[in-house]
Amino acid sequence: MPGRAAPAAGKAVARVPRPTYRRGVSTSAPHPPAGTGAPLRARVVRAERGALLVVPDDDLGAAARRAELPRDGLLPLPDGTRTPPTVGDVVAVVAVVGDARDAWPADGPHAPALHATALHPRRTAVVRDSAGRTSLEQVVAANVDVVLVVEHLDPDPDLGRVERLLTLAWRSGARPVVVLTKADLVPDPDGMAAEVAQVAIGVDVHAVSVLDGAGLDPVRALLAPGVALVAVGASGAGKSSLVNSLAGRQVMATGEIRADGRGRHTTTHRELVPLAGGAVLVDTPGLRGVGLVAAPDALDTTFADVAALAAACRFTDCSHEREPGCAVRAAVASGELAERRLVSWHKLAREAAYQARRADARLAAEERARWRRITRDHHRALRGHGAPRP
Ligand SMILES: Nc1nc2c(ncn2[C@@H]2O[C@H](COP(=O)(O)OP(=O)(O)OP(=O)(O)O)[C@@H](O)[C@H]2O)c(=O)[nH]1
Ligand SMILES: [Mg+2]
Ligand SMILES: [Zn+2]
Repeated sequence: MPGRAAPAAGKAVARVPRPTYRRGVSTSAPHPPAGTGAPLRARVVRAERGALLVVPDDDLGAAARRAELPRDGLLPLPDGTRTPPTVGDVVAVVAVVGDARDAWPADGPHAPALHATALHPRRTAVVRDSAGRTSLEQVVAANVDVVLVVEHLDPDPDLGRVERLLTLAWRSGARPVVVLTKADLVPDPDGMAAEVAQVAIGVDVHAVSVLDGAGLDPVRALLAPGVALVAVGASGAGKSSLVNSLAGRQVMATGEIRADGRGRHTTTHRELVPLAGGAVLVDTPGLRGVGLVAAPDALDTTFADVAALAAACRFTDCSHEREPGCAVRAAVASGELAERRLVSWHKLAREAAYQARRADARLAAEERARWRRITRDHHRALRGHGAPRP
């Protein structure tokens, strides 16, 4: 998030006196007990409440081991920010006894307990608007190179959803690829793929079937050693079936679709799966109504055609609604741009703007709460009422 509340914090620092804590009292969150052995770079395979499942970052196919989290569930980044770790994250783990590395391959009752102590900065992050109240956004997966936007060919693909997920993917910093599943159920998968490709500018689109293996080779070609992918898409799109097909074995459970087409979620947690050849893939539960996190650049990339037309609008901040001299609406009128495309752009742009306003309001509220806490702790410390709360 660019410039997160920094100016406000700067001002407040000048006004509020720095708390004077008693010597020896830690001001940070409780640290886990840690041995003196060497820490290890580990990759998060699955994030749970209070603990992570991790593998060594240089041996992603190893058996996952449990690593405890600090009590607040957060890990510090190098700049000190405490963040909830997510699947795909690279973390530092230490063993209670000896070196963390010794927890592999000696998996079993004698392997030392592990603690996650720090978070490495994320190269990429797939972020959705969080449904929860406590945070602004949820990081669906970290450090992925490729986002597989998975959509079914039967029933008909939802182009608006593809555009939404592509925007999510562009914002992540990873490369999007569209995978259209269930090609075996439609007479002309290639023709349908060509239609979807029109709304996926600059993105490869593959029609595949896990039943007969059609179209899977170009997807397999993405699986170079060390490459991390994530599959996103609606419930029932076929993400787990695709993961199993690419892994060459049944790793994730897959579900039947209900007759009314409204899938319940078969996959209920996010998990990093090692694939043959050294790539890894994060399977995710169906993203229902995934909220976009404000991303004007990502939106412009997904809607490169709209953005290019907008350059010719009379007003630089044209919203392509009612303004005179709007080149985008002119393109719709002449048939150059599909009206559905503009409607979709409007929807996502409005949503991103709304999300940005809400994020600003929430950040301001968080900042106020933070300073209330600091002032309270400060007064407590002055009165000698013991250690400040983390
Ligand atoms: N005919 C056909 N069916 C498929 C294909 N891929 C997936 N399916 C079926 O689609 C249904 C849903 O597949 P899943 O892989 O469980 O879907 P998902 O995206 O993982 O769903 P959630 O875990 O709920 O998010 C299952 O019944 C699969 O057998 C395909 O290529 N062809
Ligand atoms: Mg699934
Ligand atoms: Zn315009």
